[in-house]
Amino acid sequence: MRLSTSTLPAVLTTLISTTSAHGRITNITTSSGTVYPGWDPATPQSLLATPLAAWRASNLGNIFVKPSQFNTSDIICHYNATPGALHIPTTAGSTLKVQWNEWPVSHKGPVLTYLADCAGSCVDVDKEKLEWVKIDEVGWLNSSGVDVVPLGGTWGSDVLIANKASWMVKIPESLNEGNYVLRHEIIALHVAEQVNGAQAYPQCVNLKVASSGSRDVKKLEGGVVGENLYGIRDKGVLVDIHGNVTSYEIPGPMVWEFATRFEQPNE
Ligand SMILES: [Cu+2]
Repeated sequence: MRLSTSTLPAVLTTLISTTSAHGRITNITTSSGTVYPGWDPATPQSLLATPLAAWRASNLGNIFVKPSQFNTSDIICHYNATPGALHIPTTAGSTLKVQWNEWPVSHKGPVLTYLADCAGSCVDVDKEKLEWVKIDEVGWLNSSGVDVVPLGGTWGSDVLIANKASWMVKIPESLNEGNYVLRHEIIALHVAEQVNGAQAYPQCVNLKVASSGSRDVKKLEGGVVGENLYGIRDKGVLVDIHGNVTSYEIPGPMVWEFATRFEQPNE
């Protein structure tokens, strides 16, 4: 069917509201090539005893956390999350490849990565006490493609899609050795012009970080607890991205001053 520009917005709205595909992390690959599975909410009962570094959650259907839940413990590592039983061994300064199952192009928004220090093992950590420090963020990049369905320009989510739904996470070079929870998240903004319309997809995994040997070791400090990360009316949460976007304020705290920016392929 040939579409005139005047019928396009109506068609677009239909497309967006019927796009129910959401996302989750399927696996994490270390720089040495070891692959660790993510949490699959559809895991059959018989396999639930398999220990994972990834946190479990009640996210069947790869659903999202709504802004009305942003000030509850469900924003931390998704609904009813419980810590992973293992830690992925890695080294400060190295990269991890985080693979999502898929990401719909309509679900434009920022990609954010945090670390929280477990001050010991992460296996039995109290998630409400974890203090999150942002180590990476990519929000709105440019307005290219604004006339193309779906509207809104180029976002972190588009970079992720261009990399086959994957993201490279760099562990800060100067990070103190220890156990950390990695919190990787996409916030979809396709209906964020409505109050409670943004969609957060947080995913957590435990890391055991060895020292890089750097002399200038930094303790991860200045984090915020999960319940204080975002507010329902934050500028980057309640925001209309359908139109001529010229700037975007990424929600959450500032990126850690000792984080080392890793430019994604295709960024
Ligand atoms: Cu969706």
